[in-house]
Amino acid sequence: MTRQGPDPSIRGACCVVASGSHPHVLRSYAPVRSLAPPCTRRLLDGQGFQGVGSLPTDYGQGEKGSTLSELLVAMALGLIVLVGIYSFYITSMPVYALQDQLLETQQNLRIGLELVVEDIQRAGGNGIPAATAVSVTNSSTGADSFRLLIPDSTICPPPKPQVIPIVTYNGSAANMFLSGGSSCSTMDGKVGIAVTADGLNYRTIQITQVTTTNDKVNFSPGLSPMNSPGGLGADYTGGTLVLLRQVDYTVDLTDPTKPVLKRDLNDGSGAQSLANYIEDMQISLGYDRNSDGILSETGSVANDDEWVFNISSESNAGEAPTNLRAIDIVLIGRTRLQDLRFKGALPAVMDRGAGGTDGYRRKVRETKVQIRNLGV
Ligand SMILES: [Ca+2]
Ligand SMILES: [Ca+2]
Ligand SMILES: [Ca+2]
Repeated sequence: MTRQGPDPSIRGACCVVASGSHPHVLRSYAPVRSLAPPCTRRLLDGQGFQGVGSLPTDYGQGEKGSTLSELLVAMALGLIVLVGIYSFYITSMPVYALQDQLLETQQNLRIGLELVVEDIQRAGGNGIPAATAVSVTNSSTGADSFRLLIPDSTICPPPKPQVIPIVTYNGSAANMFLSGGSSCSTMDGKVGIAVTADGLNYRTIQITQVTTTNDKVNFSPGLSPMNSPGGLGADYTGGTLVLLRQVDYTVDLTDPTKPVLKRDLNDGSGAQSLANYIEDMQISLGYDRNSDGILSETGSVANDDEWVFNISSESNAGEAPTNLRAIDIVLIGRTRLQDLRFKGALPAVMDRGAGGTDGYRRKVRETKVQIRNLGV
């Protein structure tokens, strides 16, 4: 009598076997012992149910051989799956690492631009001369930098006047008297800009001593003086003093492996890192020369539009500061690490040419910001 192979359709069913005296009855068995209900033997003689006995022990021995084979097959399959997962992990690692770095680059650009835009929008106003509100140091070979003068109402908060009348200051003295009750002790050490009554002359100062009883302030020249075009002897009596923050933005390339966009508030704490892996900042200035409310933009040859520094060989020396309306700013961020399988380069932007080939991937973000406090 031959044993029939496992039939999945009866897995778990009770065993049915033939007795020795009834060879015409087929015998089958549960292929997996652990999944079958307790097996018994039904003895059939072709006429019906005769009795119930125990399963022969040789079925158990057969199942043991089958289980070992299945185990080996399962182990082999498991190994294949593990090798597959490992291979996928190994090949995916660089992709995920690159995506992380690109995401980091995007975030650095966003963080950098947000604060830059916020500061630019607050520059000027309160009688601060347009020529001093935004000062750009342009480069055609590296990163540009710029300085903003932002009125700071936190130094002597209202109801103290934010545009402080100057009672006496002859322009060459090292002290001035302000209008009664306008000074405050927290002015000490801060920066301000004094402007003549006609608005044509100005100078930055850094306050070194305040006497609030008679509103007298002593000072030294500002941290980077922007002084009177008419000379320091101009008469500032009847002019104004505005307390401000003098904010500098630069790209620090001191560590070539980690270029950083920095912001210096000139408060003695030094330049602070604002966004990492920003390797370039390019700026152009929009002057509405014809006062039509539009900043024309062509950028094919030098001086063919109302943007300065957007292409090479341009200067803003002849521009009227009062025409300045907007700043176009481009930041370029790069990945933290080089990808040796990748060939890239710092792209040409505005008046700066492209850089050499390297393995960094880069992101470029540009925005045009209107200077709210100028031209209004
Ligand atoms: Ca430039
Ligand atoms: Ca125009
Ligand atoms: Ca131009």
